[in-house]
Amino acid sequence: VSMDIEIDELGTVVAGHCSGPMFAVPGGGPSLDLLHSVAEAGMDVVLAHSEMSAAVMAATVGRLTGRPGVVTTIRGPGVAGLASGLAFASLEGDPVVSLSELLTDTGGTVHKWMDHPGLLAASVKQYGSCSIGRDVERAASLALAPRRGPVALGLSEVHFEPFRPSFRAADARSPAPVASDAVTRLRSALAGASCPVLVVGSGARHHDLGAWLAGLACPVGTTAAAKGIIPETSPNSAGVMTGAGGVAAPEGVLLSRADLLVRIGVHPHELLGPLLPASGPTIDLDPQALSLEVRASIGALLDRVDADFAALAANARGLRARLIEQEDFLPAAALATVASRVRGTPRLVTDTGDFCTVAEHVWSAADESGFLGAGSSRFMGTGIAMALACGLVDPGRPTVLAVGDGGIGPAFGELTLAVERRLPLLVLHLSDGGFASIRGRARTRGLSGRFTELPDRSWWRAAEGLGIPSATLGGTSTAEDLAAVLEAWDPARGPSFVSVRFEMEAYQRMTEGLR
Ligand SMILES: Cc1ncc(C[n+]2csc(CCOP(=O)(O)OP(=O)(O)O)c2C)c(N)n1
Ligand SMILES: [Mg+2]
Repeated sequence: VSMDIEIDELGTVVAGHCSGPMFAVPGGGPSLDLLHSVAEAGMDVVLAHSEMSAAVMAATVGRLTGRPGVVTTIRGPGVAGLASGLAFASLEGDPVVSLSELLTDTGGTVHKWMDHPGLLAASVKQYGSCSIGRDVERAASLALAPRRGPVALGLSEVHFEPFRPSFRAADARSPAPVASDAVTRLRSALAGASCPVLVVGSGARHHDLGAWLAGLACPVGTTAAAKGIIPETSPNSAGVMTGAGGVAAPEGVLLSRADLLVRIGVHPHELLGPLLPASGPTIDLDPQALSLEVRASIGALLDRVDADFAALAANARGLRARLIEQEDFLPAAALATVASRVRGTPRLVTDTGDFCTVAEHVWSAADESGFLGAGSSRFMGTGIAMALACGLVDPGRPTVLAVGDGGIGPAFGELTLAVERRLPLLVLHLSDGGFASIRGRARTRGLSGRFTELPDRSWWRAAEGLGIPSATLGGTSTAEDLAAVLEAWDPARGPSFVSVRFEMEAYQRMTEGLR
């Protein structure tokens, strides 16, 4: 079938340049040969139920390991499904290499033919042909080049000119804009500022900045996508800032008094709205520019920061405590129970919804491996695939997935992987009976709740059917019941599922002042 594709060589190079496992929904052509060859080269292979989940898992592996994740599919509909997962990778800035089949039969069939560049134009950095190992090497290094993202390959005997989609500056694939004299400007701005705030973005991942950031005198926040890059236990950790935070959110408290905002590795796609100081400049820095020398000089200049202002960073911990101690049992209290009752050091993964806004402020991430979400794309329905990938990369670390009524459905079938691989995954289904984040908008716009309420779907029964020990909780004894479920869960023995039903109106109010 694939006489002129150097399949053995491809397997070796994929194993050498990408992080496993390889995720696949294979066909009968070169994608199948590739799986065999990759496995032969020692890389694990995971079959997914959908190309989108396969790509989201590969993207998450790429984010966690710092090397591209990898996925293989058939042509046409395979690439169409892949495109949505690569859109996730593109919006999140996660490195991925995909290898898809093309027409292998020159005998005239156009069965399943689709225009792959047309399907992929909005998501990938490049689409090119792949027949030898060198093609994979090039794709892997392009995926890692700033801004990280997906590169797609077609398994082809015939070499063709790569398709490089043109994209505008605002595109998620473009690197974050940084002025060439940013460090010089920063030095002079710092000399005149007494209330500076640093905000770290996803571009700072894998730069090992945590200890330096924690040692600075000024408040340091992160975007949601960069949560944990500064240890959130550090006294100067100022919480998560999204550009859409309300008066009670860390940015509402700090930026309203700041006279300088320094952003490190913040990509415009990470922000839900403008993130600006009350006065003074905003200076964007490239994490690559932070040599040890530059870090030392910035650190020395920051020693002049106003002490009362610096102390405002503690508001992040005050907010966490207030959310957890609310009278009603809500996702904040559930997450605090997770943090205290799950054995080991769990990583929290969140899907998208109001529970996620709360989780970003409540969860304390000791480092960048402590929290993972769709912080840039806010792509509902990607949580299950992200959490599964965390379990595959770190089988010794418990992963807890917080997911709502919206995100639980799209990739539910992928949970079979957690069962079959005995992944240390707890699915915490946080339900208010509908789309709280959309309901809030509907109400402010005077619309009824008609398209934001969902009937009870008993997902826990479906989980039970997949072989996952499951529980459903609600009502007054929920807090203790949840603690009991969490304590009974032994991550080493495989997944567990718990649905928690909250009172809708209290749930609806929990993000007041935060968004
Ligand atoms: C792919 C995608 N489709 C739609 C949306 C819009 N959206 C954002 S949150 C949400 C509903 C979330 O509901 P749920 O998961 O129950 O969380 P809740 O807001 O109730 O906490 C939707 C539909 C999205 N973010 N992503
Ligand atoms: Mg909901």
